[in-house]
Amino acid sequence: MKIIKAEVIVCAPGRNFVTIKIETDQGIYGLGDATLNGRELAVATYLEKHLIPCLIGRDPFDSEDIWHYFYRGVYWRRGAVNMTAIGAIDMALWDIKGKALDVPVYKLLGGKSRQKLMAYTHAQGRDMEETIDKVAEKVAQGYQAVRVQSGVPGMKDIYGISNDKKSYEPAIIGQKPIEESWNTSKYLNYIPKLFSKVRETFSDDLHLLHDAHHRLTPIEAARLGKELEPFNLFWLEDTIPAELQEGFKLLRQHTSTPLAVGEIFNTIYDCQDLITNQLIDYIRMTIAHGGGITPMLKIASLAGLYHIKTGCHGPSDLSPINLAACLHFGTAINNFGIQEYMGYADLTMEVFKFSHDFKNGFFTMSEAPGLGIDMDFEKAKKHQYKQAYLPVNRLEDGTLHSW
Ligand code: KDG
Ligand code: MG
Repeated sequence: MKIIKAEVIVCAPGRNFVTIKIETDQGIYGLGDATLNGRELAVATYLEKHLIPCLIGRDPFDSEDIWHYFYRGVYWRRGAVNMTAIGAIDMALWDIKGKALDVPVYKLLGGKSRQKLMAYTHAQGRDMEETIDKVAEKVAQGYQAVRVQSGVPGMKDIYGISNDKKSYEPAIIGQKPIEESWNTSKYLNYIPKLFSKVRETFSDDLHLLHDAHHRLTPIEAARLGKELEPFNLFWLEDTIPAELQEGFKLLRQHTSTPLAVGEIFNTIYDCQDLITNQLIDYIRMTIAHGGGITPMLKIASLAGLYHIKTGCHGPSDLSPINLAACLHFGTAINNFGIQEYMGYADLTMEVFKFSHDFKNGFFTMSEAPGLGIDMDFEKAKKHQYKQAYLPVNRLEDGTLHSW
């Protein structure tokens, strides 16, 4: 089998997405998600100008060699743009292999390690009352795990909350990023009170998660982790900037709240020390940004040695193709932890045809060959890309801070 053509599809059904479609001489094509929120065209151009020409003529079954060709072979390594492009190609190759052999991808990765996959969703409100209502809505929908984010008294903007009643979408259409503002002490004073109320309102069995979005110093994160201990979180995510790996040593000594990190990592080298020193409990890398299924299997194996589980990033700013790839990966590995699932806009689901079933907070896999995902290419064309950026974040005195 040979790759004869590959194209990049940039479209915006509900929001911007980048997809690679790789075609073979046997009429089979594979799809891969190459979306990097706010930097979409960099990945699309890298794929079109530099990677696709080298793919033509290759056998899609040689996915391991193709992966190393694009990772080691180019000399320049790592980085979100590079790894997202490689990840999209790798996903599409596994999709082709599954379709060619007429099996779902998980069967090629080790088969079924579980019958269903637990997902967590997001509940967010502008204040405590609205947040509790939103958690109740998600519980009523059957979710057993909910990420809780809330507006903080005295703060205008906060990560994860939209100021109108619409669902949260951080990337704003425009020629440059909007600016948000942040006050760590107001946030730290409020979050334990919020979780006290949430735990008091809902059963002890409900899994609660929270994302600090890289905004704290290690000692601030230590305080938060410690104060949240009575409320028994499933995980506390991205407390300190993810690249500040030494900081996890300090944080870990102070709290038994489980820690999750990794949505902005893109290679095994980003999480190797955190895993081997047992400084985290969940690795949040996702298939698209982590360079594909091929390296993610290796990361899961390393994490498994230390009983660290996966919790793949699955925001609505990655396409359903990435979600499908995460589900195949999560089905096959032993140390699956949980899958993030925010849901998608209706328009997104009109373009991406998703075959896996979702009910009561759990995914079950379809037996469709490959990744079990397809696209309506004609509909996709109707929704044109619009430049959009993630916000930047400043402290109230104007200092640039992590968003
Ligand atoms: O594009 C950025 C989002 O994917 C990110 O803000 C979402 O932190 C996130 C999460 O945990 O889903
Ligand atoms: Mg996050």
